[in-house]
Amino acid sequence: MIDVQEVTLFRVRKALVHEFETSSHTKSYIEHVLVKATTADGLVGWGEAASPSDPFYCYENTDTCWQILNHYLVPTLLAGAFESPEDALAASPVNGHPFAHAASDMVMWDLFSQEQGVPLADALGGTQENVSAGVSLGIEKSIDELLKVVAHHVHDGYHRVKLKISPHWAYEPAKAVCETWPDVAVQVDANGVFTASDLDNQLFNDLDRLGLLMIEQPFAMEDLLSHATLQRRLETPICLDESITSLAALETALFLKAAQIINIKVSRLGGVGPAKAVHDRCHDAGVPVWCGGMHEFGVGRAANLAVASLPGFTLPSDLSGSKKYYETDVVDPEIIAHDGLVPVPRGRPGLGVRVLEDRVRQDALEIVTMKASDG
Ligand code: OSB
Ligand code: MG
Repeated sequence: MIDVQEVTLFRVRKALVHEFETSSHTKSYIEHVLVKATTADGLVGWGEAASPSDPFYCYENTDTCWQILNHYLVPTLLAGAFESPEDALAASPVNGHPFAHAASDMVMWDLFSQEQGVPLADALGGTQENVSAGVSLGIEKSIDELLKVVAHHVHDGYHRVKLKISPHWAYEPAKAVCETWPDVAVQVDANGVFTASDLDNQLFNDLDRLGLLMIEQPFAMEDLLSHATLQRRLETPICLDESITSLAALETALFLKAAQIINIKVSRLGGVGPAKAVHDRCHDAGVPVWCGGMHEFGVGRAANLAVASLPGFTLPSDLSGSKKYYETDVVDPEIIAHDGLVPVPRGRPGLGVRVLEDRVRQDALEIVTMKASDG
């Protein structure tokens, strides 16, 4: 039984070591909500709501995550005791808001696996010791700048790079990276910037000739038909990120053959359990998956690594080492990539890493504590 007695929410801001621009926004810092829960047995679990601060990737933002956790999800956790994380998730009265749910679900999975005395990766049935990882790179000021950034990460041992693209930054940068590093796997991510009227755009044929690992989310999240139409024309696999919000959305995408690859994000799917369910379905269907990221701090990245240790994660994930993102991280040991591989944290039960609460408090803009006895 997981009997949560006290929960603290931390609104934490950390500067990115390198500014990040996508087709929809530019960020120089990340603001996530960290959740700490203490049980009647004295176990301490952590979770992270990795929502961007603005509602551009999806409708949630840091404020909505804070509100939904504060007013609904934390009171639900404090209201009773739960056998399993699935039971706790089923008790949530909130419709939607997957990034907020991901934080409370992660806390429950951390506590549940600690109760079982095993690392989260093992509680989930993870089989891999290391996760193959790449870097996700934003839109840069020039191709020269981009090549410098890629050179830095290739020097650090990464063998796969993902480039954010937009209508003004797509073929030329991708071609430059492919030509400069023929042995590096290159994929692109449009974050849904194109529309059905772009279907006949020469750009897609040009990209198709580059031998990319995949083209991620060219069209809007709802536009599965345009993805299916484009996939029929291209050799390059299409990967869906934003569109895959649930198992039901996945079924529709598979039925339409709208993608050959699925990006699994714990945040976008609303938790560790839902992410595992999408993995399991893709594994059965023979669809390769990889783990997407939202610039998580060490808490969320540890959970992502545990999920990515499942056997169907056969493509490199957006799970880089801490230093790709932040000067210092909030967990010990720090997450480190060697030669494009990141070890799955299994150093202790639960998330597998120790959360450094002092560091969390140092960077916290707002802290709130709620107790079961207050309810
Ligand atoms: O589409 O995968 C995306 C970051 C913010 C919003 C959307 C996305 C991303 C990333 C970051 O690509 C991946 C990472 O955490 O390294
Ligand atoms: Mg994406």
